Amino acid sequence: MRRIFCLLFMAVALAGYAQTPRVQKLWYNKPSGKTWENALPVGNGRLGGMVYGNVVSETIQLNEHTLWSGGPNRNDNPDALAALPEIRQLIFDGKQKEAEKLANKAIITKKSHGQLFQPLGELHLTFDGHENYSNYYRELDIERAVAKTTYQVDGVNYTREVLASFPDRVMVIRLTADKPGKLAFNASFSSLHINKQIKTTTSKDLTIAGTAADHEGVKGMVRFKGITRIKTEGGSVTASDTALTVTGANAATIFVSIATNFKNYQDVSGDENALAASYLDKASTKSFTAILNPHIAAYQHYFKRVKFDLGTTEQGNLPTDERLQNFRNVNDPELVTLYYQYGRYLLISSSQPGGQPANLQGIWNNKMMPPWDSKYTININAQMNYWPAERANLSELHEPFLKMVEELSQTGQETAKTMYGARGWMAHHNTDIWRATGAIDGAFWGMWIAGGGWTSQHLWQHYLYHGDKAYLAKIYPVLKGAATFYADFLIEHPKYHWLVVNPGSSPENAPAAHDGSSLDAGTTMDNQIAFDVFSSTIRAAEILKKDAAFSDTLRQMRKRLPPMHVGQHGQLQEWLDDVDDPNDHHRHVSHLYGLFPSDQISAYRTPELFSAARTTLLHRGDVSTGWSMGWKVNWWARLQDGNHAFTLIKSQLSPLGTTKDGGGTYNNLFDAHPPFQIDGNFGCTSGITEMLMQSADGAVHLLPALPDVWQTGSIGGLLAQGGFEIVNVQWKDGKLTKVEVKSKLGGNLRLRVPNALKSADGHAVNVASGQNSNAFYQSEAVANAVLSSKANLSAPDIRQTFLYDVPTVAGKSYVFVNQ
Ligand code: FUC
Repeated sequence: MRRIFCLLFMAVALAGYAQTPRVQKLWYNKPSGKTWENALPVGNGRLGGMVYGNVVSETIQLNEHTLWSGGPNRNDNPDALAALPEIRQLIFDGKQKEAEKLANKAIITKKSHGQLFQPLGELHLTFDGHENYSNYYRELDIERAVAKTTYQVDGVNYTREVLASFPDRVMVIRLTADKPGKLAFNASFSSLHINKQIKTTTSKDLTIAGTAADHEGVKGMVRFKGITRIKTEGGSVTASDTALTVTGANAATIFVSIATNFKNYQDVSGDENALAASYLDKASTKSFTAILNPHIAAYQHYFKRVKFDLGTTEQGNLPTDERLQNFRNVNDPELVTLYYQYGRYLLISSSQPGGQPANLQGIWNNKMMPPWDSKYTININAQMNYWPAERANLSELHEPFLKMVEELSQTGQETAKTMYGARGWMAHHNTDIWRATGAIDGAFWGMWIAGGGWTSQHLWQHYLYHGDKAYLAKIYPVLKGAATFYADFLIEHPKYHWLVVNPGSSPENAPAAHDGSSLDAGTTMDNQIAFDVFSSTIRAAEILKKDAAFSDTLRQMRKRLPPMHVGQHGQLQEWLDDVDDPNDHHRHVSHLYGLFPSDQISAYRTPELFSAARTTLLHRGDVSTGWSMGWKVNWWARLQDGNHAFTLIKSQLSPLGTTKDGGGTYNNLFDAHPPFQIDGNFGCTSGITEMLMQSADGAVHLLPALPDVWQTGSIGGLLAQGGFEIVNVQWKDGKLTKVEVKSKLGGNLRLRVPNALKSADGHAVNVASGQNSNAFYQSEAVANAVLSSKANLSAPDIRQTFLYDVPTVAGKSYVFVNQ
C-alpha cells in the first residue's frame, strides 16, 4: 500500500514538473490573531519585524540586533584553576558525580549566565471601522523580501506593505486605499521595557527611548531610540502626546528607524539619538518606490544566486498553513523548495555584514526573557545557523559569525589563562553579545571546553570555499590560538595513555554508567574537535609557510588523540568507554560531529566508522527537537540515504504537536524546538543542500542522497569547496542530465556522480584515480575505527558512483551531459 502511495506521489510530482515555478511566497487567508508564530518576519540584519497582518489592530513587533540586556562584562570563575587537578583526578577515578559537584562550585560562573536579547516593542496601527472586512489575504514574498496584507471594507481595497530596507536601514510600511481620502488610522508604540519613554515630538515624530534591562548583576547599558515618521498623500497627520493619527489620506508611508548606543562588545559610547535620526532623515525624503527598488535589488543580490526546482503540484495553490498540515501525507516538493529558499531568506534577513550574528531566534524575539535568553549556544545551535552560509551561496553573510569568533578569540584568552592556566583562547558552551566565555548554567551543560575549537573551524571552512590567502593570514592567529589552548589543556589518560580533554563532556548527554553526570575525559566529540583544530592549524601554517616547529608539535599531539571506537552494539562510541545505551534517544548526537559538519567519517575512507555512525543514528531515532531533526537531515545526506533524510524533513515540516515528543514547524514556517528556534530552519536548509551536493569528501559529489520523491529537478548556484560554483545541476529519473560548474580558482575538479557523464564543450574528462590533486580536497587521515570485539558491522550501504577528474582554469565554466 505504501508503495502505491509513493508511486502516486511521484506521478503527481512529475506531472507538474514542466510548469513554470511560481513566485515564492508564504501566504494565508487569515490574520495572525494573537499568535506571534503566525506573524511574518521581515529583517535587514539590523532591524527585525514580525508582521501580524491583523485588520483592525495591526501589530508589527520590533527588534534591533544590538538591543541586549547588560553591558560589557566577563563571567570567568577564577577558582577553576586551583580546582582543576582535583576535578581531573576524580574523573580519571570514575567519580564523575563528585567531579561535577566540584565543577559546579569552582568552574561554573558566579556572575552572569549570559545576557538577554530583548525586543524594542511593538508598533500598533489601528483602523476604526474595519471590523467587517472581506477578501482578506496576506503574504511574505521571499523573492522580494516584502510582506503584504490586503482586504476590502465598504468597497474600498486596502493594501499594506512592510519591508526592512537593506540599504536605507529603516523599516517602511506603505498603506494605500484605492478610493481617495479613505485611509485613516492611529499609530502608537508599546513596549515591555520598564525603563522607557514614549512620546511625540513637535515635528510629529512618534518616539520611544529607553535602556535595556539589568540582568544577573550586570547593569543595563544599552540605550535605544525608535522613531516613527508618517508621510501622507492627501489627508493629514496629527499628534497627541503618545500617538499619531492619520485622517482622510489616499496613502501613507510610515518610516521606522531604530538605533542603540552599542558600538562593539566593549564599547557602548554610540549616540542612539543621532543614529536613529540620521537613518530616518535620509530615508524619509524618499518616495516608497525609491526605497522599495534598491531594497529589492540589495536583497536579490543574495537571494537570486540559488535557483531550486523540484516541480509543482496542486498543493502550491493552497495557503501555506494548509500545505504544512498536508505535507506529511501528500507529496508537495514545492513546499520543500519554498522552505529551502525561506531558510536563505531568513539568513539574508537576520545576518548582514557588520551586524550581529543570527542568534537562537535569528533577529526575531518578542519576549523580555526569551527562551535560553535568545543568545548563542555554541555547542551546536549557533554553528547550525551558519551551515547554509557557504554551501547555499551566502558567504558574505557568514561574516557576523566569523567576526564573533574573532572577538571570542580575544575575550577567550583571559578565560583560558585565568580558569585553566592555558595559553591560546577558549570558550565554553554559550556566549552573548558581550562575548562572555565563562562556563554557565551548571556543570552538566557548561563544563564543555570546545566552544572555541568548534567555532574556529568556521573560519577555516570559509577559507576552503574561497581560497583567499590574505583572509587566511588574517584569521590564522585565531586558529593557532584555538590549537594552542588544546596543546596546553590536553592531558595524558592514565589508563589509555592518549591525550584527552579532561574535564569535558559530550554536550548535555550522560551515560547511565556515570551516575547522571555528563563530565568525562576523552569524549568522542572532544577528540574530533581537537583533531580538526590541530589539522586546520597545521594546514593553514603550511599554506602560509610559517610556524613549522609549532605544527610539528601539533602533529605529534594529534597522533596521540584517542581514535574513534566502534562499540559492542556496532555503534560509534559517544564516550571513551563502551557505555552507550542503544535506547538513548537524546537530541544531541554530538559524536556524529565527525560525520557532519566535519569530514572525519567517510563512506570511502573509513567504512567501519561510516557503518557505525549509521547504527548510532538508527539507535537515536528520528523524531526529536527541531534542530536535532535538522542535523539528522545532514547526517542522512552524508550517509547517502535520501529517503531517510526525506523522512526527517517530513517530521520537521509537521505542524507543531503532530509528532509525539518532537518539534515541528509553526504556521509561519519557523522551526519549533519547541519553542521557536531558528537553527532548525537553517539546519534543514543545509541538509537539503547536502542531499543534492556535497564537497567534503575528496570530490564534488552530485545527488549523493536523492530521495525517491525528487527524481526530477534542478538546482543552480550552490558553492563547493575550492571555489567551484555549481552553476546548474539538472536531473531526470534520478540521473544527471546536465551539469555546469564554474571554476573560480582553477585546479582539479573531481566529480562524483550517479551516472556516466561526458563533456558538452570538448574539455577533458578523465576517469579519476588516486588522491585528488586539488589542495582544497585533502582530508586528513583519521585513524580508522577501533572495533569492539563484539561489534557487528555491515558493509556501508551506498550506491555505485562514477568518479571523474577535470582540469580547470580559473574563470572558466565546464558543462557535462549524460553519456
Ligand atoms: C542546547 C540544546 C537545547 C536548546 C538550547 C538552546 O542547550 O540542548 O535543546 O536548543 O541549546
